[in-house]
Amino acid sequence: MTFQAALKNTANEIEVMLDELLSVETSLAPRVTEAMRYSALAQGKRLRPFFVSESARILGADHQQALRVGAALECIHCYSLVHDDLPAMDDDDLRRGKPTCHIAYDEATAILAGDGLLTVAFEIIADPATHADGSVRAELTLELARSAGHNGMVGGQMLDLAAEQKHSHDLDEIIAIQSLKTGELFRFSLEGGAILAQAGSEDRAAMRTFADRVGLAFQIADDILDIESSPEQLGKATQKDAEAGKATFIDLFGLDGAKQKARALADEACDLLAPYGDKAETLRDAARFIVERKN
Ligand code: GRG
Repeated sequence: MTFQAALKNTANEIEVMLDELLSVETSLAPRVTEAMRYSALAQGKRLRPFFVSESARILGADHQQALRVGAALECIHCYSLVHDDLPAMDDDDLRRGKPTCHIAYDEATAILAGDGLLTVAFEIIADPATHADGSVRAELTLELARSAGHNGMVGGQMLDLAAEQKHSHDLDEIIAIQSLKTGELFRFSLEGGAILAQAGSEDRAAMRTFADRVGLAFQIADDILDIESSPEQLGKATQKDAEAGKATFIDLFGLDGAKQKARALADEACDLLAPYGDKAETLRDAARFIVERKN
C-alpha cells in the first residue's frame, strides 16, 4: 500500500471510531457533543493517529487498540485547535476549510467543546477496551497527560503567546517552544504505540528521537506553509505568524534555509529507523511527507 493510501485508510478508520465515540444519540447535552463532532470530524490529515498506528504495527501491538489511542490523541489535537482559534488566542474564523467552532456555535460552546474533547481523550484511554492490562492503560494516561499538559503542549502555547511580546527570538528559544507546543503530541503518538506494544526502553527511545526530529520538521514546514500557501489550500488563515509577531524558523533560517533544515531533519529521522528495516518504510514516507506536504 502506498503511503497516501495508508494515511487515508487510517483517517477513515479514525473517523468511524470518533463517530461512534462522540455519539449525539447517547449525549445528555447534545449541543456540546455536536460542537465536538463538528471540530473532530472535520477534514484533518489524522497524522498523529497514523503515527500511533505505525509505531504499534512495527513493534507488534494490536491495531484496534492503536486506533483507540490514536482517536484519543486526535481528540486532544482537535481541542487544541478549537481553543487556539478562540478570540482570546489566535482569533481565527477558518479551520479545516470550515468556520471555526466559536463562529459556527458560540464562544462558550467552543470552550466547552474543547474541554469535552480533552476529557473524552482520557475516557477513551482509560477504558479497558484500550488494553486489558491496567498498568499499560495507566502508563498511556500518564504520558498523554504529560505531553498535553502544562509541561507539554499547554506550556508551549503559553511560551509562544509570551514570545509574541518580544522583538527577536533565538534558535534555542524557538526550538524549546515548538518542541512543547507541537512536538509533545508527536512524541506521544510514536511512544504511545511503543507503550501499547509493551516495548523495551531502546524501542521507546528510538520512537521518541524519531518523533523529536519529525516534530521539528513538521513545525518548520508549518511556518513555510504559513508564508507560501493560501487559505484555500490550507483551510485556515495564512500569513498570521509575522502579523502576530510569532517566533518562527523562517526569521532565523530564511525561507530556503528553513526548507533545507526541514529536509535534513526528515532525513535524520529516516536514518534513525534503520534498526526496523523495511517494516519502517511507511514511517519513513511519513517523515518525507511532513516536509513536502501542501496543507
Ligand atoms: C490552546 C492548549 C492550546 C494549545 C494550542 C497546537 C496548538 C497549541 C495550537 C494549534 C495552532 C497551530 C496551527 C499550531 C501549528 C502546528 C499545528 C498543530 C498545525 C495543525 O496540525 P495539522 O497540520 O492539522 O496536523 P490537521 O487539521 O491536518 O489535523
